[in-house]
Amino acid sequence: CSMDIEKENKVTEDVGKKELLEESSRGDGSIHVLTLAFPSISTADFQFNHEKASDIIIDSVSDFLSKVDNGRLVLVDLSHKSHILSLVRAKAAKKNIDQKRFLTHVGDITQLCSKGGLQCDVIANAANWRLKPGGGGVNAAIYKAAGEALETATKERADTLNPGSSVAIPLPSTSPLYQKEKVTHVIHVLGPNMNPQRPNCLENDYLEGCKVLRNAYSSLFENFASIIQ
Ligand code: AR6
Repeated sequence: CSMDIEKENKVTEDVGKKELLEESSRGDGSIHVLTLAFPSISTADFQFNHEKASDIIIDSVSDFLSKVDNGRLVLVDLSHKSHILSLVRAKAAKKNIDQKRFLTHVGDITQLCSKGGLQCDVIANAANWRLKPGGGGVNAAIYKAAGEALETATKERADTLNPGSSVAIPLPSTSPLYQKEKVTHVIHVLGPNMNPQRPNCLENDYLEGCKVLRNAYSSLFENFASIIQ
């Protein structure tokens, strides 16, 4: 699926040696930066405030970029009208975040390579505490696209997840998500829940909620860093 975005990354004479070391070379001379695609955790079904969530995304991304010198992060949402994407874009521009290492992308996280031309090696899932398929949103989409292989591999690693934590699952090569989209790992993340209809609702306690969301992103990015290092 090496389409436009990958072409941007062609090796040229001006690419510094350091940069070359950070990226894996491809047979056709283009380079690929190991990439994590992630949805905005907790901001749809879990009803977390978008202003607060976008601040936390920006802080967490900046922190990752300053600590880890390889890898690329992509925040994904389904619609061009996404409120969270526009908030994050504006704040990233204001903070001069490196546009080569942090992008926003509109598309389905389960079809980034085949439909979006964007190869993402690792994708994050906004999971539920039981790590179960279904329930709507990005969780249902990822489990559906990955097939039973993801359910089995998840069960081998963990039974449940605490809010603010994540677990990385190597995706078996039999999974359609591996074969069609070149996804090698799914990282399940559990964010804070502000929806009274869902388990462990924080009842508008944003002091706790923000702490949990920060922990969720740092756990996610630490897991991604361990995969690529
Ligand atoms: N591709 C990209 N982004 C998506 C997709 C997709 N296929 N589907 C949704 N989004 P949500 P939460 C965006 O509700 O708020 C589940 O039932 C969506 O627009 O999936 O953390 C779980 O089982 C939003 O920006 O996650 C949990 O119980 C973001 O993904 C609960 O929902 C997160 O929306 C988790 O709720």
